[in-house]
Amino acid sequence: MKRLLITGFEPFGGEQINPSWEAVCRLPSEINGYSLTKLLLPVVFGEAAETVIKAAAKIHPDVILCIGQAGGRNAITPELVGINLRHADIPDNSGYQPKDESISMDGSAAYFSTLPVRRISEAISAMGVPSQVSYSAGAYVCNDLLYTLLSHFSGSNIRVGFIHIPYCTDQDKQPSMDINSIVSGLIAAIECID
Ligand code: PCA
Repeated sequence: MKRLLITGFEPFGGEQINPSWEAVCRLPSEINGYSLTKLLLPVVFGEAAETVIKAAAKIHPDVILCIGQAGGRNAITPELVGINLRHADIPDNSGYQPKDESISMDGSAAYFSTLPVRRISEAISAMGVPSQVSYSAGAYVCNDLLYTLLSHFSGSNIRVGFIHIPYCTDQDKQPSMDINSIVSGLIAAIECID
């Protein structure tokens, strides 16, 4: 069986929950011939990616798919690109708040996702769940994670992708999406990865 390492984040920014981890927890343990390993990540620059890289060394996944909350978005948005930038409007969960720093001094400016982002977005939409390709994962911890993983696994057989999801309805923020729709969208995404 193929292996998928799927991650969600702990809460941050004063929220009680992070819908990314809530949704990941609700996924079945097998989808589309992939066995899923679920991993909770800290909202901490650098540490999130290190946690995934360590887990990947044990699990040897075929695919790494990371999920994060993007408050303010009203659709499920697979990210096309990670950029070599750290900039935070609020401190991460360790208190670190970088301002216009590079992630990697000698790294590429950006890396494209190695998952079929357009196809994933279309598959989610086809389930009746709003979805759009996103051309920026921001400059906070989610982008840091995506960029670092794409850089680390570049040239390997391990494919890497990131999907941002809206607030879920339990968070009392707008716009929001109910957790069952988020879960359906993520299943549709995984179903279209070969
Ligand atoms: N969203 C943040 C970090 C953790 C999360 O769920 C982001 O978009 O960077």
